[in-house]
Order: sequence, then structure tokens, then C-alpha cells
Amino acid sequence: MNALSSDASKSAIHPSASGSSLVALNRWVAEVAALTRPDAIHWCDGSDEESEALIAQMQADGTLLPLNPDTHPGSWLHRSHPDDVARVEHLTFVCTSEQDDAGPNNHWMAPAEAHAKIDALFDGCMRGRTMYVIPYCMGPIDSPLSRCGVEITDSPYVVANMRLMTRMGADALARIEREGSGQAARGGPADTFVKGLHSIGELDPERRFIMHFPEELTIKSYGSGYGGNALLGKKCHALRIASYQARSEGWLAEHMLIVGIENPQGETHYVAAAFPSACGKTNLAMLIPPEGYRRDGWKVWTVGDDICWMRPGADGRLYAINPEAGYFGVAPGTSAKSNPNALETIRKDTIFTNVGLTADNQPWWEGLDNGQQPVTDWRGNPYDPAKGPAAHPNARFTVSAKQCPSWSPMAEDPQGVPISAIVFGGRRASLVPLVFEARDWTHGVLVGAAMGSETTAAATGAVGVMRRDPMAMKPFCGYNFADYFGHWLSFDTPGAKLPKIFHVNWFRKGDDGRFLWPGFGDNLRVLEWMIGRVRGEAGGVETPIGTLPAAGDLKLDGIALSEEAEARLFGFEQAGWKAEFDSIGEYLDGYGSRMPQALKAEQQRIAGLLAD
Ligand code: OXD
Ligand code: MN
Repeated sequence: MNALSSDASKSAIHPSASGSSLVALNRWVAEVAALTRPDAIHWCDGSDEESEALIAQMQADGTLLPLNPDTHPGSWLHRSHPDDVARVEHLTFVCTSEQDDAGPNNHWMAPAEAHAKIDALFDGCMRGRTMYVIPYCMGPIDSPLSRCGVEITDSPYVVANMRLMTRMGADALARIEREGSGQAARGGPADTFVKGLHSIGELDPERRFIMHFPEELTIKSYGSGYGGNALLGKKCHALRIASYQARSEGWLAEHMLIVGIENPQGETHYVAAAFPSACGKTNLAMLIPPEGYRRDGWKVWTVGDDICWMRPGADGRLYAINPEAGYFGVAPGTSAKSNPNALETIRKDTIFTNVGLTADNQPWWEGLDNGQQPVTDWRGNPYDPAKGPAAHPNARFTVSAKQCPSWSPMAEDPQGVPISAIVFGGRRASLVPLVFEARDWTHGVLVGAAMGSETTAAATGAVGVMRRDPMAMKPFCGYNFADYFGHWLSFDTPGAKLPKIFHVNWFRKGDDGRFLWPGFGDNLRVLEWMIGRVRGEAGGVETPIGTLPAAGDLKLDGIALSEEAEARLFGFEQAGWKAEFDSIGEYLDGYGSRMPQALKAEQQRIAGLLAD
């Protein structure tokens, strides 16, 4: 029986008993149905008709509320359960056979115990609900770098989001069937795809787990409808499972944006940058050049805003794809100043989650700064500033990447884009200068491993607390960080033409607590310096922590920096860095003997220089 109610939906969404020619897939779907006991099963084909029917159903039951059709055509508001608004790192587990393989960076549970615990929650949980089977492909459908998965969920909101965030439906299923039967013909297992099982359960924080079984290419997520916990293609597959797979297959799955910077000569350099959640990856990926740069012919091309899969090409360079097809961006703070391209992207066909509303039903969030005022908060109550912000600090928009004015057609290139520079960065109010360059790959890996940042609202827990977030992968690496750093180091082989590695900090503050760097579009000035370094043209000053630009090495025309700002953004503070390197040493030691010697040696080399 079908759980859908509207007439429109009846014709397009129909229960189907067996949806695939791949026996292994049908068998798994049948096993899940036997456990969860849904009233109906729907295999998603990704068609417009299917999407319209689902949306009609969600409008009818209040899951989606229509926004102002004149200002935001085709757009919807979803209000989540108020206790289900962010990733839950304390409930997220990596379940490898050996605890050490998950490492001190992950919560671990033995696979048998984890399956038993979560399967008990899944038992009968889809009674009265429809079970959706979503075949999806992470990356361009015809790319050898892409990987496929199937998510089973009882949430139509998840289906609608997966349709925007992944290549979902018939084409993905065809690839899964092709790969599965090909592998079976070679005598291997036919389930080459990642199996993701999700239920919103009761949305009870006490009955919530996000479990990963990387050795089985399996994810089980129960009790949350929030993006990072529920859209299993994203953090669970494209980062945790993929990072594990990438290690054995010789590639990298990273929490990085990918942006193309085209100079006035028409040469485009692609940069991959890792910043922790809610630290401006989307803004940097969609940057609009300052006016002088625009006049001179600089252009910025968005390939991805959150995840990057990279592997060495035949020429020794690293080639990257964005495995995602959409953006799941943080709404608060997005404005005509911080990210005009994002505002343009979300003018239509967008799902907003947990934003406030204006009197004429437009989405609203803190920092939107468009002269309008909210009347309803994210919980659906009349807005009262005394009771908190109108939008939840982790309110999100979900939208197709192709709607972005700076969207790069190279995002569809099956070979990916060659990476000229890798950038690491965090939110650091003190010590860390605007930018520095690592002297070589090993030093660059240490720079990434030592990354620290203040926590944000993207995960539950305290905000603004400084923690080590190596390569912005603390919540997302599917295996022991010590092995992960070793894997990064292993790319430095004879013949490799690796990107240069940099570190940036847009968030340095002055004594008055205000940011010292204007950020946003002006960050292109820093990217220009990096490209100059890649081309061997830009100047810099060598210090124990790497090469820093002198203020004069960056084009700073049109921005007025105070003396304090210049000193802190371009300065090197020996005593502070000495303490920082002692703390980095302690951090690396926390991983015991598994930590690669080469990384410890690099930390000690620099600590030695700082002691002088
Ligand atoms: C995200 C995150 O949603 O990092 O991208 O939390
Ligand atoms: Mn992210």
C-alpha cells in the first residue's frame, strides 16, 4: 500500500516490489524491508514527476511550507524537530573490527555490538511509512573517480534533498547495476555500492546513532532528519566511508571546496581548501573579485563548496572532482556582502531548513541585511528577539549547484580539475597570520595535521572553543588519523607534481575583538599571492613556520589596514609559535607509535628552529 495521499502523487509514486536487475541490491532491500516493515516501498527514479508528487505530499502533510512564490519560486521551508538541528558527533561511530583502526579521533563500537544496537531501533520502525530506495552517484555519472551508493530512508524530505545534493535515480541505478554485474562476472561480490540505511525513527535524541561500518561499505543512521546525519551521500559516504576506501585505493576524500581562479591572461588555477564546518568554504568557493580585479579580467569558478575527491593523474598532478551536485549551505551570515552568488543561487527551487520568515513569507536569517524584518522564528513562533535568533544558527539551504552564477562547467568533467594549491585554514582569533606557505609536502601535511579552529554551530555542543581539527576532518575521517597522515605523506613519490600547500586565517582579531582582515571578496588578494608563488613570481619572507608575504607582496590597493592589522596579519610571533608547536607535539603524541615518524620529525625540526 502507498502512504501518499495527493492524487498527483498516486500516479507518479507507486510501490514496487523489485526495482533492480541486481540480485544483491534486491536482496538487501528485501532484508531491510523485513526488518523495518514499511507499508510501501518506492524505488526513486529521480524524475520531475516523482519530485513533484513527493513535494505535493510533503506540502499536504506540512513537512514543507511554501515560500513567497513571487520572490522565491519553487522554494520551501522545512522546520526540523527543535532537538534535531545539527550533526551529533558524540553519537557518531566508526565501527571497525579493531578499535585502533578507528583511532582516538573517532568514537568506536565493535561491529557486532553496533549492528545489534541499531538494528533493534530499526526493528519495525517504518510501519505506517513508505520506504524510499535512493540509488545515487557521488560525482559526475561517467567519471572513473565517482562512487555510487543506495540510501534507504523513510523520510521524503531526505529524498528531496538527495535529489539536489547527488546525481540520484535511474542513471545512478544503471551504473550500480553495470558495476555490480561486472564485478560478479569477475568472481567478486556484486554489491560494489555503499549501503546506507536511514530512519528518522522517533526523532528522539536518546534513540539516535550514526554508525559507519567502513569494512562493509555500510552506514546505518537512526533518529535524526538533519542533513549531515541523514543525507547519507554527504558526510557519511563522501567523507567517512570514502576516506577509508580512498586509503586502500590511493586517493583522497577531503572536506574541501574547489574553486577555479582565472587570471586576466585566461589561465585558470584550481585551488582546494579545507576549513572546518561553517568557516566560510561556501563563501570562498563563490567569491566575487573586488572591483579592480573584475576590471582587470579576474574570474572565479565554483567547482565545489564542501567535499573534494582527488587522485594523481598520469602527469603526476592531483585531479579533483566535487562528488556533490548541490550545496547544503549555512544560511545565517549569507548576505549581499558576504556571498552575492549564494543569494542569487537560492532565489528559486531551494529548500530552506530552520530559517525565519518575513511578513510576506520570505526566508530570513541573521546577517541577511536586506532591510527586511522577521515576524516568525525557525520554530514557527512569533519572532521575539528576547527568545533568541529568528533563524537557527545552523539553518541551511539546499540547492542545485548549477543555479550558482559562478558554477564551473568543469564540475561535470569526468577527469576532474588539476589542483595547483591546497589551502588549510581555521578560525583563530590570535597568533596565526593571514597566510603562509609550507616549504614542501611533508611540512604541508604537518600544517594540515596541526590545524586548530574554534567550534561552530554545525555540530551540537559548545561554540567558540578552540580544538584541533586536522585538515577539517576531525568529524569526518573514517579511520585513525595517524594512518590518515601517513596516507597523505605517501603521495610524495618521485614523479609526483604535487600542489603547493598554504595555511590561511581570515579570522584574526584585534585588541578590540574585531576582525582585522576584511575577508570575503578581498580573500582573492591572498589567492593571487598563492598563485604567484605557484608560478614562482610572488615574494615572501621565510620564517620557521613557513613563507609569509610581507604586506607589500599582496595587492592591498583600496583597503586600509591599521598598523595593528598589518603587524598581526603579516607578522610572525616567535614565543606564541613556540608554545603552539609544543602543543602540536603533544597532540601528535596522543596517537602513540602509529603516528608517522616523518611527521613527528617535521614537528621537531620546526620546534627546534623556534627554540633558537
Ligand atoms: C556541513 C558540515 O554540513 O560540515 O557541510 O557540517
Ligand atoms: Mn562540511
